[in-house]
Amino acid sequence: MARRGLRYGGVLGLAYVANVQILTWEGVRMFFASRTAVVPILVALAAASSVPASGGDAQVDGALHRFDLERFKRLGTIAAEEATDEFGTIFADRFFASAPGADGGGRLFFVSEDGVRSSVTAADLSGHETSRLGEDWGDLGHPPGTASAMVVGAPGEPDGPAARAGAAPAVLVVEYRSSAAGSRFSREVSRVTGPSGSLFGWRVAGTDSQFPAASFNASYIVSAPLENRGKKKRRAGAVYKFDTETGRQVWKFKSNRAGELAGYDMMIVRDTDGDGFSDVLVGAPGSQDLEVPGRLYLLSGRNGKVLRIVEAPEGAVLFGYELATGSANAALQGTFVSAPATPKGRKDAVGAVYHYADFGAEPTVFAGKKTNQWFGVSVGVGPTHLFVASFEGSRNANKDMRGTVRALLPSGKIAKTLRGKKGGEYFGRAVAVGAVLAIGAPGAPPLFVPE
Ligand SMILES: [Ca+2]
Repeated sequence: MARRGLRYGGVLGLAYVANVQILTWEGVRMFFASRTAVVPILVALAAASSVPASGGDAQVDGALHRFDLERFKRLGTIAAEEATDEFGTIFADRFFASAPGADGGGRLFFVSEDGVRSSVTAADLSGHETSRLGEDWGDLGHPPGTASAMVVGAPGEPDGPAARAGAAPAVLVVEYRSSAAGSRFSREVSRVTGPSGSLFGWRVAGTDSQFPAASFNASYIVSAPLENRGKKKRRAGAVYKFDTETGRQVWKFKSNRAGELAGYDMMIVRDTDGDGFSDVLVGAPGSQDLEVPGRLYLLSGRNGKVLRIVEAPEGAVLFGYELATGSANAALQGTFVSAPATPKGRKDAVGAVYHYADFGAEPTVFAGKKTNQWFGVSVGVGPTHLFVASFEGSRNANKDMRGTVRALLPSGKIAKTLRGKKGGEYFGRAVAVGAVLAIGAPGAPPLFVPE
């Protein structure tokens, strides 16, 4: 597929950590997940630095790299196959991968340690094409009477031929079945569509309607970070909640600030106001020149109303770019929020990841060391370490974008640095923590990055 313009990365991360106490929504999900044999997972979609103003397909084949969580020894690599542009968006453990750039339509994969087991496109499932299927996805568990299900975003592109041709961004609920022979996608259950050019489906996540009553996700949330609010408030962004079974819209949150890109990242969090519904954290990173500073919205999962706004700390650029939930480790509980960019022309600022044990308190800061490294393009939280990806090297030489993932102790000390081996690999665009540390290197930067 063709890519246009200067793009930086985008990321999402959710950590599901084994043996957690039931303190967080993820903990509860994990509890149900273990009971129903759904794979405990951590998902991430990540980011990048500058690319040429125009380009073709990924210049380096995508791959998934696996490391153990104690000494970070490399366990193996799963290489992309043909037509897997941007292969490398991952579930850890039993691997699920996507290649949203494949054929322009996108492709989903089941992957095991010895390679790709099966793959599917939206056209294979329902006969209907999509654009960039697999940009993000979320687990929906086991709805009654079916196999397993996931929600998958196919947001299309901000502009360009697909958007101009009227290809509507879509979100699909996809069924899959597992057996001793492995997992296979079986059918498309439903789909909803959003406004053209809005990147509806950029982020998706399953959510329990009523926390913690369900072992499957009766509803899901979708973001559209480029959705306009009227004619004047362009690219304010929006977040939706839909009923899984019927596709009915439950609520919609519309940002009121032009250019803040609300929903660039988004995740489900625990029930913060005690109404029985898990809530939603939304990143609105704004712009690199800080004309629109970043912020977070904590939304009610019940009705989408704003429960709290967390403004960017001073000096944070693109605050809310990447969100990650903490682990069971007492020193790593809470929420991690990245602000990876460096203001243009500033030599004294670096990217950072902010750790909020509580949004009422001041965050702890994990700062990058140098400017222009995009420290925090992807973030994962493990049982003992915080994993932070960055892209280093010349801003204009795509070949230098190999990528680095650092394992940090809660003190901020770097325990290990893992580096991509090939230029243009974008190692760390996806960072996932499950039973192992899984790092995606899709060979391409994200489709859209805030300017
Ligand atoms: Ca709530």
